[in-house]
Amino acid sequence: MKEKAKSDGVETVWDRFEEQQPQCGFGQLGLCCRNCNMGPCRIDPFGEGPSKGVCGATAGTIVSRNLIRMTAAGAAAHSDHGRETALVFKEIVEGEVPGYEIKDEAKLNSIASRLGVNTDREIEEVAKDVAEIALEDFGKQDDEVISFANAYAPESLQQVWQELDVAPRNIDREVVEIMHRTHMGVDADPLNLNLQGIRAALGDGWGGSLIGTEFSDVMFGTPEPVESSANLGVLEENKVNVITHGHVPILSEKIVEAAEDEEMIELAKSKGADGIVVAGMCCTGNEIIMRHGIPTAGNFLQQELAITTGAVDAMVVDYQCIMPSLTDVADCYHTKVITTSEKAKLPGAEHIEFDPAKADKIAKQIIKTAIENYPARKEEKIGIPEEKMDGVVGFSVESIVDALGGSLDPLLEAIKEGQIKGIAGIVGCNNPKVEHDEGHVEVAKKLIANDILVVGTGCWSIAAMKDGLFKPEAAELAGDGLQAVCEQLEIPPCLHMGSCVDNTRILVAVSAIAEALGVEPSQLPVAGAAPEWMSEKAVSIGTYFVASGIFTVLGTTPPVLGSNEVVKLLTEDIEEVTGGKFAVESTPNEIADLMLDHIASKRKELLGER
Ligand code: XCC
Ligand code: SF4
Repeated sequence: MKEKAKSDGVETVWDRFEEQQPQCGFGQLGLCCRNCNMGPCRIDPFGEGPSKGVCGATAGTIVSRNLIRMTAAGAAAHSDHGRETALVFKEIVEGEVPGYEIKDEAKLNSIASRLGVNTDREIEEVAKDVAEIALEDFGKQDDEVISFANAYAPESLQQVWQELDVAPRNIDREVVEIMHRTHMGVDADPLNLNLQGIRAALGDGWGGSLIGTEFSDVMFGTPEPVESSANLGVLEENKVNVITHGHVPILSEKIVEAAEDEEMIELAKSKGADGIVVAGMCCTGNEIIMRHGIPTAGNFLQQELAITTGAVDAMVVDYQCIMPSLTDVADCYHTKVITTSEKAKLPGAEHIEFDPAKADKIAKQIIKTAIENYPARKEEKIGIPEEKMDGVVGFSVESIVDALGGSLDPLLEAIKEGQIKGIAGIVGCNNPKVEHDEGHVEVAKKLIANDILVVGTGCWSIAAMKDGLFKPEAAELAGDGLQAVCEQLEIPPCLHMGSCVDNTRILVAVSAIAEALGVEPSQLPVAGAAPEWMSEKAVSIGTYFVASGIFTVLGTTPPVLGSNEVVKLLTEDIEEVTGGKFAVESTPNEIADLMLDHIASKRKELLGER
């Protein structure tokens, strides 16, 4: 597809990445500060030029401020998505959004019980209280930990957070406080700054993102194993192709429904098409593949290439990870790029603003726009690659427990017996700094070969699926122990747990395992990796995992190397307090080795030599 892009005269992310070389060294090290207009200031990493900014800020201060501003943006993105979900949920109860319903009452009741809400009532009453508690977590002004973190995080973790004074008090407030502290002349202490970064990240993982996942399950159903397929080959030449790209299922769910509407299918046929294909992309794709088996066209680095097929009649986007270049690419073809959120508009795109109160009507309008664009295709530019891969997705914590026969015990047994040596979470983006998907796939393969059960989310899962790792037969690539477990349970060795907000499913799973064994999460033979991460959301995710006791390996270097103090804090010192820490390795082999070493040493401590 890169070749096709070139011959069609389309510029892609890889071309622009080349043009950016060499990238700014100060930026890479985190040593540039633009936080006030006495600057911009930069610190000389070689110790020959300035060692302080105009205000006197040191490398440690500047690197820390920059890093936690990334965390703030990431936590804000996830949590704003969580808020939108909670608001629509509240409107269901108030009868303002007829297109949505409480689909999974069992899930709602389980959330309610965790929160201490009385479930012995009409479901609407329960829902009302749960919605209120969630929204309060975004706005309460006391200093107590937010209710969701309190309800979901293991007691031992919460104690650590209390001792460090990093328990999140209010999802929004922690983000605002980062912006305050990093303003010129406020917090200059690297440790203190990073602690606030941790607090905001915890407010994301155990707050905003968690609310996003839980309420999406209630409204759209908790995922269960379902077969589907992924890669650009899911697009069909003779059908109207609609790609839904972005993150919030509130819209993509409705797009899926509208495309199944008889009236829409008839309209498509009247334009000469055989039907309508909806395919996902990035995390909103993960949401609909997990719940409905809607195929996924690709992950982050494939968004431009999808349009390059010449067969995408509309690319519908909500927010996050949408490249502004999409409209430029679309200009070379007939594709309509349709923005839907007031928060995310693109010059050159058509804007059809989504409103949950008129969800069905707007979703149909979007599908209709795609259908009407079908006859505008440029025949000579159509070229859909054949590649697509099948697999099984839909592994929520609930469905994993089901697959295990109703409790976690068989999994715990397999870990104790050594059939499964440990569990690894692989998450995150694509990044043109890494060969597309190579980090994701190679790390996963090496881990399963060593009897590590792999779970993951985000663009990792799309990479894994395209490579066949979600096929039950992929168990053949696993070590003997893991292979036997997979065959017995009829599951693949790599499990798709959802979108990026769904990393909270991994937090919940790890917590449940730790609690079942009576240990802290940091004592488990568990490790995480983000081999190709790029987004600020990934910084927040990595931080909340580390603050929850998980060893996390990054495959691209975050902009922190300008301060030894900050590097030491994140890769060494933090382990003494949270039990988790960061590491950075560039090759998949080394990433996997670090994870394997960590898991082996945790096994030894927890279970003795096995
Ligand atoms: Fe975006 Fe979630 Fe990253 Fe993929 S993995 S590039 S954030 S879509 Ni979250
Ligand atoms: Fe320079 Fe300090 Fe202003 Fe940053 S805050 S731009 S280091 S003077």
